[in-house]
Order: sequence, then structure tokens, then C-alpha cells
Amino acid sequence: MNGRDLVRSVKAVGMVGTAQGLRTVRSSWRRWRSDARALPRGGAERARVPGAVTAIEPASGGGVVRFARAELRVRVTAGGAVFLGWDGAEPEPSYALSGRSPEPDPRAVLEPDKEGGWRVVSERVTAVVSRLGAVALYTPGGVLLRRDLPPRWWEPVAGGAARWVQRSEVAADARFFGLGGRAGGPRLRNGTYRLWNTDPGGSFGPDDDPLYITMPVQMVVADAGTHLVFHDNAWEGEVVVCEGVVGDGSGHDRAGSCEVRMGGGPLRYWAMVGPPARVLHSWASLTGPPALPPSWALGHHHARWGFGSEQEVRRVVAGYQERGLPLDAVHLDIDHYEAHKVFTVDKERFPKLPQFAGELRRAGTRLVSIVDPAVKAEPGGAVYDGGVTADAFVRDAAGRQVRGVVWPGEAVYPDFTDPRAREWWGGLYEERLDQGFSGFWHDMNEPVSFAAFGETTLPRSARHCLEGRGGDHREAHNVYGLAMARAGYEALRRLHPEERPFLFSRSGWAGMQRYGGTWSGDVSTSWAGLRASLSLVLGLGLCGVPYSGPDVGGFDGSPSPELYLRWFQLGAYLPLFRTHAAITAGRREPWEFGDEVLGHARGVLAERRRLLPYFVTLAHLARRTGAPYVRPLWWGAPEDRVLRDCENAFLLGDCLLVAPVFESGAVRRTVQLPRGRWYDTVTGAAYEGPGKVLLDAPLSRIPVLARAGSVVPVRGAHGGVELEAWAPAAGASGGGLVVADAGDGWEEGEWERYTTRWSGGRVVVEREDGGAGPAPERPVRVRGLGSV
Ligand code: NBV
Repeated sequence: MNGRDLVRSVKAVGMVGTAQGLRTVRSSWRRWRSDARALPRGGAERARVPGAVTAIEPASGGGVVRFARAELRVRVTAGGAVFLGWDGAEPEPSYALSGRSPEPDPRAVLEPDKEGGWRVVSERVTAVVSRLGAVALYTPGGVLLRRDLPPRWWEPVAGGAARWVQRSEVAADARFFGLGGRAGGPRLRNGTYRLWNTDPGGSFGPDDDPLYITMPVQMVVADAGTHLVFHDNAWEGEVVVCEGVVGDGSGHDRAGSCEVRMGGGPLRYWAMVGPPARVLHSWASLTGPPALPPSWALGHHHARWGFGSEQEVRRVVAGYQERGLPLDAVHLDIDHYEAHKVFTVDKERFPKLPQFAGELRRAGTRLVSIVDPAVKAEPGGAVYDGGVTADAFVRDAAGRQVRGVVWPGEAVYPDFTDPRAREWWGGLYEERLDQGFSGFWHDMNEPVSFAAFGETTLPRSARHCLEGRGGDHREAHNVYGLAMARAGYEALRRLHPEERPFLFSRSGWAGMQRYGGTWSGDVSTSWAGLRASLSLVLGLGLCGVPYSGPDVGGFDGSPSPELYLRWFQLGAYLPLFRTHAAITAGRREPWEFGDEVLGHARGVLAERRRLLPYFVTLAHLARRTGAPYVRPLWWGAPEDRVLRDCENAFLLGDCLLVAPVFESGAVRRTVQLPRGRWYDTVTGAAYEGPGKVLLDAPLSRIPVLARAGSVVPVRGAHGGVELEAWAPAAGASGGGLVVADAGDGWEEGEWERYTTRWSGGRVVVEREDGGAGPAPERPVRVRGLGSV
């Protein structure tokens, strides 16, 4: 254990009291002992590399290339993604894939390449396998995007999981993104990024890594093109990123590289090539479309660990109402449970929760419940007894229940990798629905067990079902939160079929978007924490998880009024817009920071509400195309090196560019504009990109720019959807999309496409697909005319 772990453990023990402290010491000891007994000790290993090609076996989409000591399957699939699987690895079984692996593309075949290698040419990518087992990926135009060197395995002589390493080279100008939620990005700088979902303990800032969601998903953006590589393997691992160096033009560039190291599991990966939007579309086709949140979940949420009672929640809700501030959801944290036990309610502090929830709902505010996975180990407790009957809890190698320690004390953990356990757990959401909850907030599902020493999770030797295949926590750990989300989501679809589930989860893995979103977790209350908030949302979006957002105001401590306001202003442009804080932290209601902040926050809330139809449209778009709501500035121009390095602003859909303020005292900031004309949405001033501009950012607002020619769906004064069209540049045209939500059920809203153009000195906004049903006549307001 390093010094930092020790400090955290001591903190954890201190935080939870003496009896709990003793339990954590016992549980840490048990954890250490069971691993020492059941896990293989590091004995002798045999190293292996593929050796030279010996034969090939053609198959649809490619085939198998055999080497002296390994074999590689190459398969181009119908959507254009390429599967590469070593030593018999197939795409299935997989926790990431949404269904069956896509069909092979029969047009792609193995052909001989130079120097004894083999290649598969396809529409989107050419994969060349060298004689010694390197794999190079080229654009259709023949430009090299990535070279994966021959992998290397270390097999324990005594048997067991082989660890492996694969090193890859990319262009000198390439930038890495992704790997799940990383606080120090979104651009992944040189370093080692661990793949092991981790509760950092306390609050985290940009230097804390790993965090709650790790994924072996890399998005690599270079002059030559963009690609995404996903190593479908949930074992613990790490990725070493080394960015290249672009020289002075005299040929002294240094290539970039990354090395994926896994502690076990198959070496299989997917590669997707194309512009960012196409790559994410392929990714969503493979791993499943992002869940569509009900529209209320795109409004403003307020949470707190420690409301403590119905009266306090009433006080806060009334505070919003009296000040005319919209509030779409209130979240109840673990303090509404009876003695911190999941699926219970403290009847003294929340005596009539269903009635209260009904009242809130009629007033337009939904109730969201935290759900922790750990169940208090107490015979006689309904949840515990039910889980025992269903044989749902994780056991150790000797068949005993694995016991950890969390908020309710000694606790057991459902094995969400077991379909029967998921089914049983899912049934428990009925109690939550009966209590009046409309949404679910999964916490502590890395999973966490407090520790006096060692890691704050389950023993690695803990056994898991893994859908019947059987295995241990080394393989199940990273998919625990994902499988819990699946349990919750599938149950809600069963229990409440007419409404789209709203669920977000602290931990997860590739494919988690199928079940819902996520949030920052315990981001530190600091300017650095504010920056980390955006990094997480952008990075997760590039890993296919489009719905997320931070604890606005930060999780711990008390933000200054200025920091709170700047956070509020950023949060309002992110999909999950939620104020939240720890039980020991200061208040987070907008009126707690003085009249000036309240006035500006009111404006921010009004703007979020006005933009709701745009958020709804972006949610539908994310579901259909995989494109995140929040995108890096290089989204439409990945070849622009300056944009690639720009991390302090983002695109919200195609229409808006948001430039938050990340520094204390700043009242203006520079903004890097992508190509084209951009209007300041407040002043209407026009700016021409590409280039840098200095914009005012008084306390009242952060710069938000609209793309010339775009059409933004907004909520009109009477609640209907109206169009805010921004004048195209002279001689240019533009357009936009409106997907009107048909309620919170499953009915598909209509897709309306609009175009904008100049005609006879006027800007004309027309419905492009007028034929697709009765076109609602939407009021149109054209803006940006003053600056033409
Ligand atoms: O349930 C309490 C908190 C919650 O408020 C927070 O959002 C989670 O990230 N939870 C963590 C457990 C306690 C953390 C110290």
C-alpha cells in the first residue's frame, strides 16, 4: 500500500466510526487472506510471440492467418468495423457488444501482400498483417493510421491466465482520447492509464487516475484520419500513452505510441476508421444505441447527500418555487434509507414518501433515488434474505459469501454477472417505483468496500458467474457497474414499460450507454475540479457515453460564489445538469451565494429551459447516430491540429460552441473558433473562424456562439417549439434538425429538417422534408442579421 492509499484508508476509517473501523480492518484482512489463498502466485512464465506466418485460411470478411506460435483472425464486418482476434478469440461472448457481432462483409477477402504478409481491403480500411504478426491499418487512400506490433504473451507454466502486451505506433501528430472517464484530459497526455474502475476516495482532481469508469477504448485523431480501437477485454490492465513529437519539418518527427497491457483475458480488438462522427456511429452500432433519457432528465436536477428529512426537501423545493426557478428533479441520497440500507426508507424522516413524491410530481419535480449495490448482511432483513434465497451474492473460492463493509456495515454484493441475480435485483425496483421514484442513481458500484489497507473493492479471487462461464473478480470487476445498470434498466422496462427508464451509474464499462448515463462522481470543489468536469464529459462522449455531467459546485467543501456560478454556467450546457454535494459540504442552492449569483443563475436556468428542445433533439440524435451532445472542437475538423489541442471549449451539437470560464477573476477569454462564421448569441456580433478571438465573459455569462446558418430548436414563451435560425454567411446556406419528443414513452418523435439560405436579401428557413407528415408550423426568429 502506498502512502496515499494509507491516508485514504485512515480517512475512510475515521469517517465511518470506530465499530465500522474495526469492521473495515477485519474485511481488509479477509480480503488479503482469500486472495493469498486462492490466487495463483507469480510463478515461472513462458514468453511467446507469434513467429512467422505458416498458412492462411480464408473466410468471409477476411480469414485466419496462422503463425508458428499463434493465429490471428481478421474479419471486416458489415458496418465497416474490423475485428482482430488472436488465438481463437471471437467477438463473443462480450459485455460490450449489444447483441450478436455484426455479420462479416463478404466482399472483404485475404490477399497476399508484399514480403510474405496478407491484407484485407475494405471500403473504410485496409488491414495488412505482416509476416511476423504486425497489423497495420490504412485509410482507403493508403495512408497509415496505426501499426500494431506483434503481441507478446506470458503464460504461467503452471497454467492460468496469460498476460499480454500489444504496442502500437501512430503518427507523430496523433492525439489520444478516451479510455473512459479521465479527469486530466480530454487529450490523454503521456502517462500510464490504469484500466481498473476505482473510487478515488474523498474527492478527485485532474491528477487522480483511474476513476470510476475505465474502458480500453482509444480514439486517435491525426492529420491522416481518425480511428477508434477497442480492446474487448475487461481484465485489469493499463495503457501507456506516448504522444509523438512533430519536428521542424526536417524529418525529425517521432512517432506516437501506446502500449496496452492486460493481466489476462483474450487479445481481441475492434478498429473503426473514418471521420469522428462515422467512427462513433460504428461504435454505437456495435455496442448499442445510447438510452434516450425522458425529457425531464434534460432539465435541472438538485441533489444533496444529507437532506435528512422530508421537511428539508420541502424547504429546498419551496426555495426554487418561491424564486421562480425551474426544478425538474430532486435526488435523495443514502440518508433517506433506514440505517443506510438499500431499498428501504427511513419512515421517521420520510413518513409518507409516495404521497410526497406524488405532490412533487404534480408540481413538475420528479424524485430520483440513489441505489447502492451492497446489501447489509443481516439475516431477517428482507433484501438480504431475498438475495440468499435467490443465491445472488458473490462467493469466495471456498463457496462462502464475500463480505465487505459499506455504509450499512458488513455487507454482501449481488453478482450482477449472473442473469438470475440480475432478475432478482431488478424485482426490487418495484419497491422504489411504489415509493414514487422516477429515476435511479447507481452509486458505489466499482464496487466499493471500505478498506483499512489494500484496495477498496472485493477480493480479486471472489467468484463470479460471468453469464455462466465462471471466473473471478479480476475479470468481473470492470463490468460490475455495467451489469448492475443492465439489471436496473431491464427491470424498469419490465416494471414500467410505458416510460423510458432514467438511470445513471457511477461505474461502468464499454456499452454502458445502452442502460443510461453517468456523472462525474466526487469531483473536488476547485477550479481544477471544474476543468476536470468538462474533461470527463468530453472523454466519455468519445467512448460512446453521451449523457453525463458533474456535481455542479463540486462535491466537497464550499465553492466561492464565483466558482459556483462558473460551474453552474458550464453545467447548464452539459446533458446532466445537477447540483449536488457531500453531507459535510456547504450548500448548493443558487440563492445561497448572494443576490448577484442568484440573478445570474436564474438567467442560466431560463436559458437551459429555453434550450430544452435542442437537448431533446441531441438526445435523439445521440441515440440514432452515436454522436455525443458534447463534442470536442475538432469534431468536424479532426485535421486541425490547433483544435485538436484545444480543451477549454466544446461544441454542443452542430449549432453551438460553448466557452466556459475556468479561471478566477476572468471577465474575458480567448476562444478558438473552428472554420466558418460564429455569432455571439448574446451580442449578435459575428466572428470568422478559423482563428482565435477574445470575448467578453462577464460574471453574468460565459461565451456561447452559434454557427452561421444553423437552426436551434428552442422553447417559446408558451411552451411550444420555435426555431432560432442564425443567418448564413453571404452566399452560404445551412440548416438544422428538430426532433420533437412525443412524451416520455417509446413513440418516435418526428424528425424535421430545416434549411437556411439567403434569397432576395432575406434569410429563408424552409422545412426540407415537408413530405414526411403534417409539418408543424414553427415560429421562426432569424438572428445575426445585424452583423451582415
Ligand atoms: O451516497 C453518498 C455519496 C454520494 O453523494 C456521491 O454522489 C457518490 O459519488 N457517495 C458517493 C458515497 C460516499 C462518498 C464519500
